[in-house]
Amino acid sequence: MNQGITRMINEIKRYKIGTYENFSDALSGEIESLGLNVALMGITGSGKSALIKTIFECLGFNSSAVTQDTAKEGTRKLDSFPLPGSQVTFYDTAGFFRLGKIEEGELFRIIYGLEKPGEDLTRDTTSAWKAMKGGVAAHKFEKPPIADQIHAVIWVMSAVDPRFEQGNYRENLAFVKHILNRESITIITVLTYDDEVAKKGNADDERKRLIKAAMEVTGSDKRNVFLIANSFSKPQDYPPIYKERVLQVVLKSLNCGELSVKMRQNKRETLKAQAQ
Ligand SMILES: Nc1nc2c(ncn2[C@@H]2O[C@H](COP(=O)(O)OP(=O)(O)OP(=O)(O)O)[C@@H](O)[C@H]2O)c(=O)[nH]1
Ligand SMILES: [Mg+2]
Repeated sequence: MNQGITRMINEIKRYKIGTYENFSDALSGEIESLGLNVALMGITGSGKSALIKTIFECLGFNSSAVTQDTAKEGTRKLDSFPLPGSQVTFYDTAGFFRLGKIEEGELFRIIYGLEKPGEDLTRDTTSAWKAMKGGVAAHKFEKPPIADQIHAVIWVMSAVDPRFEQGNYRENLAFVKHILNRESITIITVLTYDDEVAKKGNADDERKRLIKAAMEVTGSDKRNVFLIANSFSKPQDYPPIYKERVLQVVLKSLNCGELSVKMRQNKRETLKAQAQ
């Protein structure tokens, strides 16, 4: 196996919080109780659940452990998938993000860890959400500890679904970007279905165009956009180029997640100091 791939697999499988950042504003005991929480988001059918399965497979885990009973009908719950031996958990979200409509309360509940894995995603608004809409500053209401919140977001879009380039998708994403930006969460963008793009005569031009369009929609930097095909055949048949990208996506989310934790802790301590 390619050395770079082996190195990335080891780095992810042995991941411990604090590998990339020094948490100088952490409360005593806070880091010890922390694991990194990475959520996969995007519209129904974009390939979020398939990507979690692909990630586990790329790391050499048996992916049947991450196949849901509800796979055929799409994800209905918020499901959590801790990576064995590593301090990272992936959260598979239901398609709360629909074209032309976003379940704002749901997004908020997921990001702040108010939605617990295994529960059907509820669509009612919480008091915290109401307070925020009513203009109460986010730091003034009780949010769960930073440890329970989402720290990194992988935004998944199908490269063959032209809807992501349309206006209302962009408008909805602008709201998502606003919420994530406030918590210093960088969006990592994954375009799935490259196997379908590859079948097109002008595949390379189309790939360039898609990456550019994706950057415009999610606001991701070019180095945070990844074009992949999910894995559906035998793990050993999965092309190394996709494997490398999937592992890069995971490493990026660990890096970006730690940075988000650090910045939120810094913001919290700054606000505390100001209040004194
Ligand atoms: N050809 C191809 N099919 C894919 C790819 N990724 C996902 N699919 C298929 O697309 C369908 C939807 O994939 P899911 O992973 O269930 O989508 P999801 O984003 O989890 O959808 P919800 O749970 O409904 O939000 C499934 O039939 C997958 O097999 C890909 O990269 N290439
Ligand atoms: Mg799903």
